[in-house]
Parts: sequence; C-alpha cells; structure tokens
Amino acid sequence: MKTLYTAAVDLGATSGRVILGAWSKNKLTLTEAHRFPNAYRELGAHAYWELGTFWHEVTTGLRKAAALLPKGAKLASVGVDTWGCDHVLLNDAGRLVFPPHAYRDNRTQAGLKKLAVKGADRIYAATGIPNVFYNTSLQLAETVASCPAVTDLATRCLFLSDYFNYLLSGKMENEFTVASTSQLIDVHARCDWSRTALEHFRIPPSWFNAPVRAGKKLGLVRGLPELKGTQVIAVPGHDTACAYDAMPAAEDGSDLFLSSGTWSLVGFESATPVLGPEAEKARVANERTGDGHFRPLTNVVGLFLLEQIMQDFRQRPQNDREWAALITAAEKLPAPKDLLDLTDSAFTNPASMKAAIDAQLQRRKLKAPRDLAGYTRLICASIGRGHANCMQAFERMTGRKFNRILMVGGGSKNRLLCQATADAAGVPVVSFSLEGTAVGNIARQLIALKAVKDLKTFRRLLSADLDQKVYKPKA
Ligand code: LFR
Repeated sequence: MKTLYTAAVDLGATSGRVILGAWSKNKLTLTEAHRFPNAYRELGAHAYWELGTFWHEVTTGLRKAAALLPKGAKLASVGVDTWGCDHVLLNDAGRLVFPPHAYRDNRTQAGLKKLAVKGADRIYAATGIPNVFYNTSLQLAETVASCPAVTDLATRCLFLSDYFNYLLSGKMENEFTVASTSQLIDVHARCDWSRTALEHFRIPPSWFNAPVRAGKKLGLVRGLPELKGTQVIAVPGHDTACAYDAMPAAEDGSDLFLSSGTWSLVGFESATPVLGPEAEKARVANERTGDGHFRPLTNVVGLFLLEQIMQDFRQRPQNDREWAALITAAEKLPAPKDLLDLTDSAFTNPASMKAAIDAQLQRRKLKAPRDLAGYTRLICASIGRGHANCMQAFERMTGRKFNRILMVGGGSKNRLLCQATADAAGVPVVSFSLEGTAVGNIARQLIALKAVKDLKTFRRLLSADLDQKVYKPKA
C-alpha cells in the first residue's frame, strides 16, 4: 500500500502548527512543518484576533508541508481544528462584517452575571453547557445588543475552524463538535441547534446551517497551487474533540481523559449527557464527539497560569534545556500545603499573572513563593488538584470508577504536573508524548479517506506503537 499524506492545521489560542501526517502500513508518522506563536491583541478596551496574520501562517505552513513531500507525492487532504467558541460573522459573499473578538475579552462579563441570576438553569437544561464567560452565546448576545445593525449585515456565523475551511474550500458549513462549544446546540437532539438558547440570546437562527458531521468532504483547496488536488475535510473543528479522539482509551470506559494545554479539559466519552443541578454546579460541559456522542468534561484553568507568569520573570526559560532545569528546581521544593483557588476570576485575563496570584495569596493570608521555581511548583500542584477534583466529581455523579488518567497535549510533557495529578487523584497517570489534537485531526481524515475503518480501529493501531510514561501516585 502506498503512503497516504495528510496535513493537520491545528490552531491554539497561544500557538498554532501545521503537521504533516504520513500513513503507511497502519502506522502514523508526524512531521511538524510549521509552528508559530498566536496571541490576541488589544485595541482600546477590547481584544481581537488578527485573522490575516493567522491565515498567512496557515498557508505558509501548508506550503511547507507540501514541500516536505517526497518527489511525485501529493497531499491527499487537509483538516483544520481550533479552540472553541470564537467565530466570525460574514455576509453571503464571505466578507467579514464584524471584527473577530477573542473569547477572553471582558465584554461577556455583564451577560454572564445576568444569566447567573436568571436563566442559567433553563439554558443548561436545554444545551448541557454551563454559564462560562467564553461561550459563543454570550459573545453573540453582546454583539447583537451593542451593535444591532449587525443583524442587517451578517447572514452567517462560522466558528474559526469553519472559517478556515471556507477560506480553503469556498464552502461555508458549521461542523458539529465546534458548534457544540457554543451553548447553542440542543443537548437532547441528535444534531441540531437549540431554539430555546437562540431565542434567549436573541441570535438569528438563520446565521447557522444544520451542523455537519466530522468526515464531510468540503471540496478541493482553492488558490494554493502547491496543494492542487488536495481535499478539504471537515475534521472535528474543536481542538479538544480532536485531542479526545486521539486517546488510546480502554473500551470499557474506565479511563478519564485529560487534554492539557492552555486549559485542562478533564472528561470522558459517554452515550448520554451528564445533566442536573450537580453537573451544572460542577460546570460539566456536554460537548460532542466527532461521532456525535457526548464528551462530558470540565474545563480547569490549565497551563495558561504558567505561560502567563513567565512574562513576569526576566529569567524565564528560553529553550527545552532551561525548561527542564526549571521543572527540576521546582520538583526539589517541598510540596505546597495550601493550593491556589483556580476558580478565581482574576486569572481569566490579568495584566500580570504574578500580581493576580499574589493578590489571592495575600487575601488568604498565605505567603507568596520566593522565585519562579516556587510559583511553578505551586501552579502545577494546584492544577493537579483541580484535575483530581473533577475526577472525583464525575465519579460521584455517574457512578463510574476511573482506573487511569490518560494525558495528552503540552502538559503531558511536564513531569511535575503529571506527578501532581497522579498524587492528587490516587490513580496512575499515563502520559503520551503526543500532539493529541493533530493526531485526532488526521485520524478523522484517514477515516474519511477510507484508509482506516473507524475510530476504534485507529485507536487500536495507534496504541500499538505509542511512547507512554506512567506516573504512579505516591503513597
Ligand atoms: C481548548 C479549548 C477548550 C475551550 C477553550 C475556549 O483549546 O478549545 O476546549 O473550552 O479552548 O474555547
């Protein structure tokens, strides 16, 4: 069998990458073609994405991926995944009619509080998505309320992965997994929007198409001669859905999934949603999988804390060696007795993360760490405890028992975080040095291209030759 080449465009809120996948003899080899930093920019009081720069990086990456191919070989397909919730508003000609805001913009705070006072329970019962500041629902409600003329200008709302699919293929579709992060999908329907939520937030239903399932072929890449003949495939547009797809999980449902990056997404796969007051209080989000099932998960503030605090220290690590030295120094410190309250809203978008952490510690009459190693230790221990709390809450709510925590993403390379998670949860953490999101993205392309039968088969093949490290809980 010939080698099949595909490309994953995997866009995170703090960095993006284009990865070339080579599938041969049931084995996937990944090559990073391009990696670039990403950040939103503030203009006045608001935070925006620079989509032109972003698109430039995507096309640069795709050209680099094509240049990596052996002579005569072609890229069969490309798929795009991004973080959830953020979106663009367009007219039928594909013109942007409203500036794309970043989900960390404070503009949703008023709507968040208002919904918490009245309506959150009804919306949770309808959508299975809790009231969180980044929801597309709150963002679109604020857009429509602050700029009512937008309803005359916009005819379509595309999530960012949908928008890049459109730029690549010319086809406007709403893919289901990323749509399910919006708080606008009906948790009781197989695959549809929630009228209750759309009406509540006064969002025009005509802005959305009936969601399409992962695997749909959108057409050939346009405008990039290096990718002539390459098919654009709608993969799970939500990065977390891709990361979950890549988990080589036990089939009996006894593994808890943890995708660890800017956010820590702790959850599992289920045929049914987890609803009710306790789930709402624990902020369980019933997002959808590429197959349309449920992915109940809780979003814990993740490595964003560590990424941000680096900006407060001039002597921050600049390369892998310096990172390893920082983690080693942090490991040598005694385990912190008191941990951070990760639900502190000051951690959402602070001017200085160190100042936000210090303020919380001071309020609680606790001493601030002495140096960056101290903060690193405190942050990793706190996130580890956050992971364990989610696991215990899921066990209580569902009666399930999780035997292992499977971990992918940037955090799976962080020994301190893996060990802290195992210690707090009391079960082994299996970390895979795996670009989970890119792997899941490529998996869905291989299935759509009929090179692999289904996700179950892909996971089985993947786990056969995967590097893994087990962190046992310390007694
Ligand atoms: C992770 C992620 C989370 C989502 C958050 C905001 O990258 O997609 O799943 O809750 O970003 O969109």
